[in-house]
Amino acid sequence: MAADPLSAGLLGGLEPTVELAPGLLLARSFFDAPAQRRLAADVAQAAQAAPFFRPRMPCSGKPFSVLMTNCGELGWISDESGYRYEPRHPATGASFPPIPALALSAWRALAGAAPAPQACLVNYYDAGARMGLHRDADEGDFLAPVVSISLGDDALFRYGGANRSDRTKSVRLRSGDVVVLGGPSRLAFHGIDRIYPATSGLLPQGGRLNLTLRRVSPPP
Ligand code: MD6
Ligand code: FE
Repeated sequence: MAADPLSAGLLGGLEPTVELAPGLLLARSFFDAPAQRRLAADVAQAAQAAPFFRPRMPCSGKPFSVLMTNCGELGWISDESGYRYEPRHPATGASFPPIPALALSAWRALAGAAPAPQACLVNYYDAGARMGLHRDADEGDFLAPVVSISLGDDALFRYGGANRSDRTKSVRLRSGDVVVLGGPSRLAFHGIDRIYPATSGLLPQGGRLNLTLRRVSPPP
């Protein structure tokens, strides 16, 4: 059993975590450069078993601009039939690879007493990709937070309140940052307005990876 990455000193964590809104935390540079490289390599390995696919909007079937894959016991899927969690990859039919240990260490450090995450959605953004304002509301348990890891190019993250029409603010996320949506912000609207191309050398192909860890069902 490898040493816990937290105690092994792989994580940055030198900058204090800031609360952008009640329950919305930003842990700047949570992962230092070596940890980012290791996590990016873990994602590349996971994507060999569970290839990136292009999700589609419910009903309309309009393709997303991001590519997705998943790790963990459940994966988040979107297609004409709707948003849902499934235990198998939509193209290969295989179960998803395990959640990378470094991603789990961010959950342990930032998710408080929440039970273990069951899903790790991986989004890949190329230079033109974005993510519209949405809430993470397909889970059966909103007590646990959502923990979200940024790798690669910078991104403009927009966040608001519980209603789509609430006033929003924006913050630029960088590689190694971790965002937590919990407590009163667990169901806050949020999205990615744009990527800043070639702002990071982490990913050989450029672009940005986002890993969101979630508890899907209430603890037993
Ligand atoms: C992204 N993030 O950063 C998209 N969801 O690419 C999310 O959709 C997200 O950052 C829930 C909690 C935190 C997030
Ligand atoms: Fe989200």
